[in-house]
Amino acid sequence: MKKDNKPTSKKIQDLEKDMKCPIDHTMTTNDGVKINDDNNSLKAGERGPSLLEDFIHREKMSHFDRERIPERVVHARGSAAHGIFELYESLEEYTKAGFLTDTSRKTPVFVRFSTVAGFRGSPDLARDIRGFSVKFYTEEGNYDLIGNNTPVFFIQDGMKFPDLVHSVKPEPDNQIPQAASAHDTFYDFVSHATETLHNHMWAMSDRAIPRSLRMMEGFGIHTFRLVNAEGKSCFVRFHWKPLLGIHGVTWEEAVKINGADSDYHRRDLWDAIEAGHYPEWELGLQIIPEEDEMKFDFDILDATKLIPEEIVPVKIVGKMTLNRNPENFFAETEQAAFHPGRVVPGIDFSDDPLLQSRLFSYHDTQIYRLGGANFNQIPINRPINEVHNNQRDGQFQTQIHKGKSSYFPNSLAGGCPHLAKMAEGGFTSVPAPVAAHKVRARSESFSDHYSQPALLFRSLQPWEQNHMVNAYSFELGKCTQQHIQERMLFQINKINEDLASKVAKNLGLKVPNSIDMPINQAIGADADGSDQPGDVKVYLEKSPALSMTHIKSDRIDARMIAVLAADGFNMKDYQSMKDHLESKNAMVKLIAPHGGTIKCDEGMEHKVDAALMTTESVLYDALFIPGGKSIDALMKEAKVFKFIDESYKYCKAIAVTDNAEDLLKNSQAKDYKEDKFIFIDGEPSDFSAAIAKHRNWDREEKAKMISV
Ligand code: HDE
Repeated sequence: MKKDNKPTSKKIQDLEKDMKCPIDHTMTTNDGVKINDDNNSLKAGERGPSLLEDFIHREKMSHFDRERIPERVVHARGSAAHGIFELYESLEEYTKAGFLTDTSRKTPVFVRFSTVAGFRGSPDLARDIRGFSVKFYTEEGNYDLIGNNTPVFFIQDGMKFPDLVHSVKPEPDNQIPQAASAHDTFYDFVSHATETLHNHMWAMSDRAIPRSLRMMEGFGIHTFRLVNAEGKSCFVRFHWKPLLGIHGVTWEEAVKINGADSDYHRRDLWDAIEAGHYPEWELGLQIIPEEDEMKFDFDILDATKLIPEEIVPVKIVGKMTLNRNPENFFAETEQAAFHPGRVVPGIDFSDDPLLQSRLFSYHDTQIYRLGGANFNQIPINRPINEVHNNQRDGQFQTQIHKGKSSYFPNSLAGGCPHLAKMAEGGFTSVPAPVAAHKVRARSESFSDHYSQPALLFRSLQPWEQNHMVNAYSFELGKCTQQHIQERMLFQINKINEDLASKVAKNLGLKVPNSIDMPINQAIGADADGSDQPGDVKVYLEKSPALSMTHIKSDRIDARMIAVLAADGFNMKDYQSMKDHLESKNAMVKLIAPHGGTIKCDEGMEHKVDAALMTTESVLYDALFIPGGKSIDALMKEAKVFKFIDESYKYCKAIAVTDNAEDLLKNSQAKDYKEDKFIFIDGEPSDFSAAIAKHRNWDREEKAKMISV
């Protein structure tokens, strides 16, 4: 048994190693000139003005003046990690892509998660869609699979993207609100552009306030193509399934977490990887034979539609493990450039008009954001295989291209670089036929905007539906314009009347029978403000895969467990719980009335991870309080009761031993004895099983009157 819980050795040794400056690391200017004073600028006399000739000062300052690059216009706030992708079985029947056919490969990946609307410094727990971008460094070149944590997108045609983004970003006159969709301009747009209603409903679900980036599904959204060595193609949709399950927090917690730790998701991902509890996702494919393209009740080229997993099952084909944190945020996470047009042989595009528009935007924005045409040479963006072509020069060219030839065909370079032969896996596009008149139009097959959000709402658990009612009510409640609120209610009513009436009640409004929608502003075919009910088709009664509960996991990797203790706590109870939780890869944090150390009943000193005043219960997944003499001291701490009441209110697992039950008796968790997620002198394994289930949502209704 360890006498204390000081951080172990390896980390400290690593830190100490880092702190020792290798002998040859003398400070220099960017031109390599050694510097012997980095504290004082060159002056005319000790009290005199700085001199312009001071090239060391000038260089330092002018470099600093240019340290920022433009932030991404969307997805500005992000966190990333390195990892590997391993394939379970060869998919050569469908594709010739090496990383999807060779099971012996460990393909390196770099993954960036992001929020969409907030600026770079915005808080992590904003209600928002999360980006999920994966760069595969394959032997045949880089492949980017850029997805979101929702299976559909807001719009059908890229032409509307700037409008969508302008509407959700802070309003242009006062730049309010930051990282929030709950404002007039967004709902003005959403209520007009009814194609947005489906993804908007996903944004109103708890998926938009994830517990952790490690606990989110990922979706490539668009239909792509896979192409095999014979040139035969099929359609595909990509999925990432998290092995830790899909979990969210409640909106009330999200608001508190943003205040307690606005880097909550970034820290969680970083800490889990540092602790060696590597997040994992399985890659899943929905494969649709070409001949089935038109067989669905919706158009598979429409990015606002999902293909229910009950109709086309997700085939699990491999696993991605994130096992290394970046060394430098700017160099890697900030400079990473993802692009849906970055594909390798074996993967190709469909005619989805939204996808086609993205193929232009990403490269275009990166040339601007990363300062020129050579951003592929930045280490994080470089492929692992060699690059040879006749592209030359440009800003920040780092290659020294040799020889006279920079054109093709040539004889001066012996015809090099030569063209790839088909047998060498050169990229060839699927020769899909396109014969059409040029039109500015939307396909009639894209016109149903209500059936899939209706399916989503029907498929959720009652607690998920309740959270959604609250989310719509909060968001619309923040709008100041009644006509916008009413236009939204009108649209929601076409999806689900019960949802609309509950939200209307919370807003103190009535669901209108008709709305004023100038015909030249309506985008959806059914958005003209007529009083026709929405044309909701029921091609599937329910899709259980749409509920967050569909992935079951018994893992609690890097879950944060708060242990409340003070001098005199019961060492035996503490140690057996800690050992069990740590054997399950959870992170146990000792929280006490003060920092430094506390003594257990066996007289040993234990390092306190956080003093009560520096931390908040919303940052933890579960609460454990060992009994002992410590309880008298804890009884005098108001924050202890805040911990218990909040853990109870937010439906978390709580375990106590011995006289720690007195704390529960004095808390607001009055009927703790009947709760299946509360353990008095229980088995540590029952406690960890409850943590893996995440929350006891059955408690929520009962606990809602608790004031914290
Ligand atoms: Fe993006 N999107 N997007 N988007 N997107 C960008 O590219 C854009 C769309 C997504 O971690 C930008 O380099 C258009 C769908 C992610 O660096 C920009 C359209 C999906 C990320 C851009 C879409 C996404 C971006 C901003 C409609 C889900 C973060 C900076 C035609 C499949 C990538 C940049 C990262 C980033 C444009 C629609 C996801 C401006 C025009 C659909 C995860 O180019």
